[in-house]
Amino acid sequence: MNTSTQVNSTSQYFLDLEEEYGAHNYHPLPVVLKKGLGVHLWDVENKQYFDFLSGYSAVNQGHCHPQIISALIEQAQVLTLTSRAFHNNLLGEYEKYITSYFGYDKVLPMNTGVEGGETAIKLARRWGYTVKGIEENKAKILFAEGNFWGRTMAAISSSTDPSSYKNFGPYMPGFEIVPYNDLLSLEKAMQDKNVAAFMFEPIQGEAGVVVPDDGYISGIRVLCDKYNVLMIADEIQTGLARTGKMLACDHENTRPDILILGKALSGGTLPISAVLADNEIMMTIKPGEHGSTYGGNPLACKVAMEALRVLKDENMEANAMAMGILFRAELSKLNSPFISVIRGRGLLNAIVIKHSNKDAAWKLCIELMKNGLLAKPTHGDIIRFAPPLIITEKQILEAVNIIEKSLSTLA
Ligand code: IF1
Repeated sequence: MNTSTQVNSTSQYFLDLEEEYGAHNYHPLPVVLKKGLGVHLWDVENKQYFDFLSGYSAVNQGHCHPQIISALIEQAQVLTLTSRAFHNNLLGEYEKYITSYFGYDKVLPMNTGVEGGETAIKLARRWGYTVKGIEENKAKILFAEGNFWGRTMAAISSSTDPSSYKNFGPYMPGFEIVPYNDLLSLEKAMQDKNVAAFMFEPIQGEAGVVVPDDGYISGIRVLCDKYNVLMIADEIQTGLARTGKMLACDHENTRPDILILGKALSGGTLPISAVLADNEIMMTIKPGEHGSTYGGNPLACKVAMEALRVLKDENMEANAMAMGILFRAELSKLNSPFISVIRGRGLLNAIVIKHSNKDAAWKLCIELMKNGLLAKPTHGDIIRFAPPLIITEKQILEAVNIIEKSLSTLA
């Protein structure tokens, strides 16, 4: 892909350092950021941008939200880590807060999203053996085609994307793939008595913001009840008000058996993830059978409570819903010949680019960057647009103007 773009000498200095000393496991846009506040980012030349990626939906509350930062600073000066070898005065408070916030008996605190996924799978397998009565080492977990839940060996073992799994084998056994948004295929797979769980994203993020048909999420619930299979919702990207509801499953009033949260659970300050479930599932793991050095650390507990609080206090789900509707409506009004699809829910949206040049989506993102908006393609021709949930109507309209201006360069 020809992605050479002229950058200022200051930026080039930083790009060269990363080129020389960092692993080349990403292909970022040629922009070097130094400051973020609210919906804006600034690069090392003080150019201002709209952030339309939000740290892959980790910055739902806006960059450096003042209340979240204050909680971070205050706790960082008192106690940051005790390990779980001892108790501390924040873990229980946080556990009570987040379990009542989402309506589950218990939470298992972890750090990254993928650790949340691994934890959910361990819980599902353990429940499968000790509660459902699946024969030892025979438990199966179902995943949807196009899923993405991280980069660990288990996560890539469930992937259908070669760029995630190729040349990293051998893979984790006991994982099976079913088509996404297909209840018939899902039901067929669930008839296998060894199936312990179905893990899915309510909207597939990495796959390109793939929104399933109405009734899919509630349909999964019906099938999981019918076949005694755990419903595991990976809401790491779709949760925390991103899609216009606190959880994407709320669009269909559906309660998963295991709920996985991450990303914006810290407001983009540090890795915090959480797995929520009721006692029948959560109590299958006994002391010493799972954990992590930083899981549930007091700093994370304090920050996560504040990150959750501001979501509600500032009614971010309602703003995400309204601004998402406005954004998609304004995009479709452009009637651009270069946009074949506009899709999404709340402020998790994407466009599919239609153009003879296979690099068109990348080139458009370079133009957007030059015009003051940061977004990045996923899977070649799809561009995800996911600004912080505090974005205003005026800012949405400004952003659409930038998109319109940038699209004209594809002609
Ligand atoms: C990368 C994608 C987004 C996730 C869902 C679990 C995780 C993720 C639904 C794991 C992480 C991140 C990972 C990051 C880019 C980004 C991403 F493009 F890779 F897929 F957002 F769409 N479940 N997604 O989206 O959480 O361990 O990263 O905290 O790896 O390039 P994590």
